Amino acid sequence: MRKKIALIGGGQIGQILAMLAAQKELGDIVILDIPELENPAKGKALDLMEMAPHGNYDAAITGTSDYKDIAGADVVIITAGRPRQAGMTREDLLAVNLDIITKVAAGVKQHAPKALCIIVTNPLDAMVYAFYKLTGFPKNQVIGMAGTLDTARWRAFVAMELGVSVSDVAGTVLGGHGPDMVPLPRLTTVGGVPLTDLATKEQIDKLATRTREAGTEIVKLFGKGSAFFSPAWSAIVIAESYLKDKRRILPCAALCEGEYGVKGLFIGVPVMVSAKGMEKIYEIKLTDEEKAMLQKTVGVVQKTVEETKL
Ligand code: A3D
Repeated sequence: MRKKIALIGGGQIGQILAMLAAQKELGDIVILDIPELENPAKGKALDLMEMAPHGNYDAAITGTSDYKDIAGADVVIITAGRPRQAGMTREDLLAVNLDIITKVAAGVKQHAPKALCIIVTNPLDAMVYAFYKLTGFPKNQVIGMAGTLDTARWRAFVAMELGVSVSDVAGTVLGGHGPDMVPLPRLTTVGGVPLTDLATKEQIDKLATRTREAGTEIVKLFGKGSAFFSPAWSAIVIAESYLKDKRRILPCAALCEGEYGVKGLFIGVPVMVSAKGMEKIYEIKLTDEEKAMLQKTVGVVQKTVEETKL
């Protein structure tokens, strides 16, 4: 029997998620949106079924607004919620998206209580915390997608700056999904060569700043709405590692219970994603400067989480 992937939210990211999940044959796909947008969700699903002969994939893809249709899902990816408009911070979305996540959590808890849940909705670190609290799911079953994207952006910018293949750039970005996130140049390599040997401090600082502001750079270009291709791929990478037990080490927002000195918050840290879900958090020995930067981003996340009152 095929695996089942439920996509809660069939907007910009949701539709790309559906396409990627189909192309990768991760399983059957259900796109769930609000009742007013049930028909567009059905239309997107049908369009993707009609793409299958050229896309060369087998998957049943359906659209719905009824949570009963996500029953038995192995993976739930949540993008339900408003995206930023130009001039907005992610925190500006808190009230409206908390309301949406509350409804989504109830639906997922009732109909897909065993699924690995990947949250994408912003403000990410607070929304994944809220979803975890509202569902009461075990911590290994709830992952926030942010560091996977932030690290992809960092790797892309490093490759663009140095004119090298992005496949050879390895690195990681820690912390919350906001302008205080912590790229780690010290641990970034290009084909095994340390980035710090290949680029000047000025170049590296510029790359780190661009990474921290990458989402905003795209929001400014769009004027309305935020990035969708790269966030979708980043969530699919997590889902695939779970479904295929690939045991990839990916930067994700995971519940820290003492790791990195953080207690009771979801923060972007390197985790192993296996068939057990978020199996393990890896702790990096940070320098004092890196620790201070991480503490700053944790403070920002803590403040937003407190505003959820959960
Ligand atoms: P958009 O294209 O507006 O799609 C959101 C969809 O959610 C719409 O189709 C809505 O109708 C739907 N929706 C709203 N309420 C509900 C509900 N109760 N149940 C089901 N569906 C609902 O936005 P998008 O796809 O561009 O972005 C989705 C979210 O992802 C936003 O909150 C963004 O800020 C966030 N985002 C996060 C990242 C990260 O890296 C974490 C990156 C980019 C976007």
